[in-house]
Amino acid sequence: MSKFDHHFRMTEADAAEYAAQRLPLFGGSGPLECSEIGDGNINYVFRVRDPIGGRSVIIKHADAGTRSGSRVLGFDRNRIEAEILKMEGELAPGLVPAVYDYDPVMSCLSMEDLSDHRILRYELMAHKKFPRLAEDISDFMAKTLVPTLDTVMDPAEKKELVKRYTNPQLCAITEQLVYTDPYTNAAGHNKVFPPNADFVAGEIYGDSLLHLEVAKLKYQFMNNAQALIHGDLHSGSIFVREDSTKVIDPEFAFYGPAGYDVGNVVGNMCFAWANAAVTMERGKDREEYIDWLDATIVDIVELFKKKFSSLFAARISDRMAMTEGYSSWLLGTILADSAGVAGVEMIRRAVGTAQVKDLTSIGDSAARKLAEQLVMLSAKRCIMNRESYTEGRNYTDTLHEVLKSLGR
Ligand code: SR1
Ligand code: MG
Repeated sequence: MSKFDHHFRMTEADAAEYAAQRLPLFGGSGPLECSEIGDGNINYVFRVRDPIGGRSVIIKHADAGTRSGSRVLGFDRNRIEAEILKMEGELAPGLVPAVYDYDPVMSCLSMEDLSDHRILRYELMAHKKFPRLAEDISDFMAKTLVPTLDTVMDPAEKKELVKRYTNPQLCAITEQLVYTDPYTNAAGHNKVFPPNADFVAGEIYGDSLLHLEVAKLKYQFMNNAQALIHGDLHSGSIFVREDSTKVIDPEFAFYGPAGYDVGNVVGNMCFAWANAAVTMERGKDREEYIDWLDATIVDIVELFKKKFSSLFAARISDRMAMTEGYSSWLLGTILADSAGVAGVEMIRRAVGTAQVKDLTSIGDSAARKLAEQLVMLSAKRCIMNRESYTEGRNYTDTLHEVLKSLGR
């Protein structure tokens, strides 16, 4: 009998004891150090370290309720995350942390400690550049999305994966937080920055044509079981080092529209753009940083297009999908979805409950007001004109044009 035979919510001391008992990595070494380092809304994240040998591990631990106490989610997300991380590790080697152990009883996922990496969102807010980012993240998306299309993989196997990764509770969060609440505030949970209250009332709550397009995008999210997507690929789910990129946190993974991942990455790069545009002083540093962000956004989209097309051509299995023109039609639909998703991600992070530090950390009220308006107006263009967002530069042109229209 062990105290870990039944699920309970662990403390730091429990997690240290658990790691010593459960993980061969520590080989029965002496007392382990543990700290809870999670800052998300959903799970508990422990870093356990052997102070003598120096080895360390991350244990992601799920309770039935969310960490923020706002909802009950059950435990399946922890299984999905463990399995998807392993699958992503096979499809895109080197771009996700190694999984050491998954324990369905304690709902614990033990994985590689990425303490030598940093969270992309905070690095971009510090105006740092990452030369590998566009190459690595486009690689991750092409290598995980293309092989899970059912014109590539065996269609029966794909349908088994659809069943295995049906993720109703986490999809419900996205359907509500991304595709509903920001437009209706029906749940009364939106967190509008007061100086933008009138702007949001007019541009977001009051725009029925926008609502119609978002309703169509929501339908796409709910019904387009296209590829096994990460499902939450924002800049807090990407860890970076100068020479390395790692994607974490695929607990929202399910069979959905491939553009959901691409759009999340691009939308989150736009937050970094807005932050830099309003917080950096005019001059060479700002110009160089905006140039780097522009080039990175363009490269993410263009490299994804290139890698998607060549992987699809190499891996396609469906006879009809080999028809001339099919691959570019498919990519075109994914790019339109990506623009729509970039837009809904930008709006929900400015208006909804799950906000981003890129915007909320801007201390100067006028600058934050401007950054949020830049994000929301750019988002609306992405959503309303998504069929024409076929190139990376469409996003950067939009950001520059909207900023100019706001008088900057
Ligand atoms: C209740 S969860 C809020 C948000 O955090 C996750 O990372 C997802 O983005 C979700 O929408
Ligand atoms: Mg997360």
